[in-house]
Amino acid sequence: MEKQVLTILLAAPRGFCAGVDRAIQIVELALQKYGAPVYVRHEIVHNRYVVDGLRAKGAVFVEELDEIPDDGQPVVFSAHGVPKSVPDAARQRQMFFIDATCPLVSKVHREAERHHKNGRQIILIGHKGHPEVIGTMGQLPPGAVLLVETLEDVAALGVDDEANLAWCSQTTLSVDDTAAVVDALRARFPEIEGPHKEDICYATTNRQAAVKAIAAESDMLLVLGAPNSSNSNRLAEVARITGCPRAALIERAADIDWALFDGIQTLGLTAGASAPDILVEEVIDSCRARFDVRVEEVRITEENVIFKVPRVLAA
Ligand code: 0CJ
Ligand code: F3S
Repeated sequence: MEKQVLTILLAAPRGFCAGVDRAIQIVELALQKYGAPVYVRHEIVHNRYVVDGLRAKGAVFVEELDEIPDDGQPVVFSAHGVPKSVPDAARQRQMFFIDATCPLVSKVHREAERHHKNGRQIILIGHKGHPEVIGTMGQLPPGAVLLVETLEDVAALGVDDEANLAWCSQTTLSVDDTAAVVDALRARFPEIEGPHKEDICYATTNRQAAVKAIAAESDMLLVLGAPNSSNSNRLAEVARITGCPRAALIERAADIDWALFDGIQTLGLTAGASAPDILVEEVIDSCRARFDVRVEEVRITEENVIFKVPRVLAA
């Protein structure tokens, strides 16, 4: 029987960003240089395939430093960043730590510190409980940073002094939702300071724009990414809002419900910043086994950002 034609619209840019690439490289280089075990506090990036791969090479993942013995082996902090209390505790225990926080997250940390030094209370736009939000709030004493997620939160906000406020954001939010929250903050607090552009990173911005470029033409859209990955969840959301109601997040090809492909002629495909390209290839190969696949990449921009690894690991 002849296979049905399936056009795959591949969003570009998609997949690994410079911060994820650097964070994974840091764990790999630490393993090469210091041998196993290399401890990693929190998933280095939110992807099971990446984490399992590094674990197989000798990385040991923990959630907190107190799970690590005093064996002199290095501990790497994940790409999402950590509250100040974490390096403080590591120093106290004379642990050897290597920070894999994305430089674009560290930039937000420094921004928050600067506003605090200038006497401003900070309003952070972000998702409660996310490690990046915990890390950014933890740069400053309790009460210095207030968290808002929604327009309702902005309306309900109680601040110390309306004339001394600044906002900053998580790096992996929806560009459009965040713009609406910033507008609401500016309307309520006209004197609020904020970043020149925004804190949402280039990778998040580009991946969302690339999804928008294919969503309306896609009968269904799949995003490779983990359920706990903020930037990946936003991609599925953006697809749904901008023209493809049938958008879903999947971790791997094995998660695909092929019954849903009935009547699908065009499949949109992308990957979050923490999902390796091999998982995109795996989905395309699984489609090839069932359909006559034509792949069309839709690229909205080129990316050429590279972040250097910390000096202690540089060759
Ligand atoms: O927070 C970050 C610096 C992004 C890291 C890469 O993505 P992921 O999925 O590990 O993290 P998010 O949940 O923040 O998107
Ligand atoms: Fe950094 Fe953005 Fe990636 S903050 S880790 S470049 S998703």
